[in-house]
Amino acid sequence: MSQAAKQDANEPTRTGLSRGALKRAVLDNLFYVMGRFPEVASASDRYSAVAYTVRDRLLERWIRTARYYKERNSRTVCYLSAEYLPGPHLLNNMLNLGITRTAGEVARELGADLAEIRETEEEPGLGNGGLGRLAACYMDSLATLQIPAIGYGIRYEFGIFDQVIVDGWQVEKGDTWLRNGNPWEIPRPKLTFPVGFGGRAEHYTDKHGVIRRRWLPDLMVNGVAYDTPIMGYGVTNGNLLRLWKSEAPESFNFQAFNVGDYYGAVHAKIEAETLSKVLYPNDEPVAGKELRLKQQYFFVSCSLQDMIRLQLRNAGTLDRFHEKYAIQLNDTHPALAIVELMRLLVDEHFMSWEQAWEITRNSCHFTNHTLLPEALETWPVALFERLLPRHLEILYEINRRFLDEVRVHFLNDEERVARMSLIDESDGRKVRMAHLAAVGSRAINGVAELHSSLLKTTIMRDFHDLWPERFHNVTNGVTPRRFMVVSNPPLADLISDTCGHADWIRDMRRLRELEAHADDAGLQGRWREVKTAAKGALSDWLGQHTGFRPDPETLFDVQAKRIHEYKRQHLNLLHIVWLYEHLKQNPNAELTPRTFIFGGKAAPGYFMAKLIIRLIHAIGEVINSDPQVNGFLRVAFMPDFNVKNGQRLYPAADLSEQISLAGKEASGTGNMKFAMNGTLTIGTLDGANIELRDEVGHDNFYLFGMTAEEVQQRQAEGYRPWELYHGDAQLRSAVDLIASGLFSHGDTELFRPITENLIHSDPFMVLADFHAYQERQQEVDRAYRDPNHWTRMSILNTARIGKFSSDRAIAEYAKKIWQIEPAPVELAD
Ligand code: GL7
Repeated sequence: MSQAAKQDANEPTRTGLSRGALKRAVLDNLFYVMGRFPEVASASDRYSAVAYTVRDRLLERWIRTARYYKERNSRTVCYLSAEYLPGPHLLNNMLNLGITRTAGEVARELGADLAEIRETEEEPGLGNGGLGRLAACYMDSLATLQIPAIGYGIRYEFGIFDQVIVDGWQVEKGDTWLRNGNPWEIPRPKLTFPVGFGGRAEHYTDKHGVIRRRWLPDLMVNGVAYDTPIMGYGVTNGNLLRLWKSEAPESFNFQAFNVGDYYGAVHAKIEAETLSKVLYPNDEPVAGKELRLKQQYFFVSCSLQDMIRLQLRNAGTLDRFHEKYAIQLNDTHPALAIVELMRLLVDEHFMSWEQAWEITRNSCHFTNHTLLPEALETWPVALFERLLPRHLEILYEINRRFLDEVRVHFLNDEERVARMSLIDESDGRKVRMAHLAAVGSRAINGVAELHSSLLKTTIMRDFHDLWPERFHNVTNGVTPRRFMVVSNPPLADLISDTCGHADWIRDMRRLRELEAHADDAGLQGRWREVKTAAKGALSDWLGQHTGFRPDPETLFDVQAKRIHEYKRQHLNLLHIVWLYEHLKQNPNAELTPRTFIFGGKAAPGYFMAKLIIRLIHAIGEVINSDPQVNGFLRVAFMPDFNVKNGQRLYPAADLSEQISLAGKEASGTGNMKFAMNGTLTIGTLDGANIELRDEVGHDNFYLFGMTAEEVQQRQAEGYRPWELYHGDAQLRSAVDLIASGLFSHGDTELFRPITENLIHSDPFMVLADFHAYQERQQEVDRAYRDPNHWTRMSILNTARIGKFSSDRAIAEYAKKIWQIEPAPVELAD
């Protein structure tokens, strides 16, 4: 018997993890699922065959988990999020199953290459940026910490657009992630819930003679469940990501069809399917569109109906719904859950208002993710009423009772009552979603210490006055599985080698063990080799995709995130332009050769952000082709920054730019992903940067700029950027160089919106922080020239980053917010 066959014989199920079992399964799947024999299989066929092989192995564990949770009737977290950015599944799932190495060998034996297979995978881009990626990190940690959880969301047919660059401009291309099928999801056509829209509410008398209220919608849509297993790392537990696809209740309106109105007959189908068609590509500012409100209600209603179904099946009554479920509202997008749960309990399950409110308010918890005023969701009352007439009535009743409570608490303060109301009466009547979320939730949290404390003094101040005990902070975290082990295997191996174990992957505080070796010349050398190799790989990729291959010997200075004025990519650009001028004037200046690398998408309707992308390319074009500065200064742009491309970037960065105006970035999570990979940060005292700097040590972080308090003060005094512009020759000359047309073939109009905005209004105080930024950058420049010192700082960043694991964040939610315990699942029955 061959070695593989012997191993197989010992495996209990067809989903064994041995080399032989895996190999046979891949060939089987290629043949029976994809209908191919190996000689004619395409890369995509090979990917699918491997993916199905891995999926089968997940299912085994996942189904056991579901059965176990059902038997125990475990308390369950229901994470409601309009966005998820899980990234490619294949390698992550292999890692969690512990078969990465074996799978690589199997691929080789079959004449395929795991790297090529991995490149073929399309990622589900079902989110815009940090908020959606955070939801995915939390799903990973919930499973790893063995906490029963369901992530509910929308199965957008088209996720975030693909970004291509044409003549330096961003061009959006539709994302067709489902084109080749999606091996990770399991459609559940039986699990379908009806969702209504429009119509009216009316009184009726029930069979007991009681007068009740009910909703008669005039449009019905079905939500069909699509399930994706989310495995924990190194455990048997697997949780569930359940995304809803909208469908028409019947594919044809037969009556219309029979009278010959063929188009009319399919119209309802098209309208219904539009609901889950496309993700709104706006990052922070809200879309404010009718379809968006429909999407929110659609997924919230399906999710609550699903929870109610499960609770009735298990307990027979909804009286203890809140003991079974901890619902987490990921920002205000799912805040309608509060009204919908009330409607379901009162109108459909005939519960008293008081009991229903008790249950609702004890089930829901709300995370706020931004203080930017333009991102606070409100909906015109008229629109709300047209789509959800019964919900508006319920919302009014919640508001009436709530405002009475406010009046009793703060006697004679009608101004406060108006400020806190769920309805904003000041400028057309609007529903305030953040107020709804706050009123209907047991706990309210921000996502970094600074953010949570600013919440209490700014947008949520009145609510904090009323209910201080409801406010919490849970600083964000990211998963080390994806952002270290999957993205950067050589670094993960080096760390495990140095520490003598791989337990840090599950217990990130143990990275501290690296500290003892930070000065060790051997480790430093290997650490640099790993970084340089990652830089080489990134350079190759950029070379292939943009035609410009940066020199891996230069310092890689990276700013990768959504393009937004508050994140201040233009501060970075001003510094680059200043450096360029400086070099031209001082050809012998001592300077560390640097490549500035940008990445990020702009919302398609955000003019300034798109112009910033154009400016990055314009500056790059001039600088990169100027032989006078070429040895020292280059600019690159990574197109289509997403999870997959992020994984190429984080390992390769020497310096990470976290330079938002203090008080604007709620947390930021890119800062954590870079630091995990030994990247040093240059940053402001904003969001989680503050805590990151405290953790890694002030000497290992390049701090600059105003504090949030100074920003407020400066704004209160009246900020006059034109005075800064006129008073600082270097700053003026950098702005002027952009305005001069040097970067736009003589066109002095193209970038005028940026330069004029900076001089005359500068809402994100780029000019005020410029000088401090430039000084800090000079320090970076000097420090990088001492490789041992730099490498030591790099090692210390990784060693001290443990706090920012999403495992820590989820453990905090479990304890402080949800009061939920782990439920470990054993593989054997
Ligand atoms: C965000 C914040 O801007 C970001 O700072 C935070 O890290 C993230 C997750 O909490 O949430 N808020 C938001 O609306 N988006 C974010 O990325 C889109």
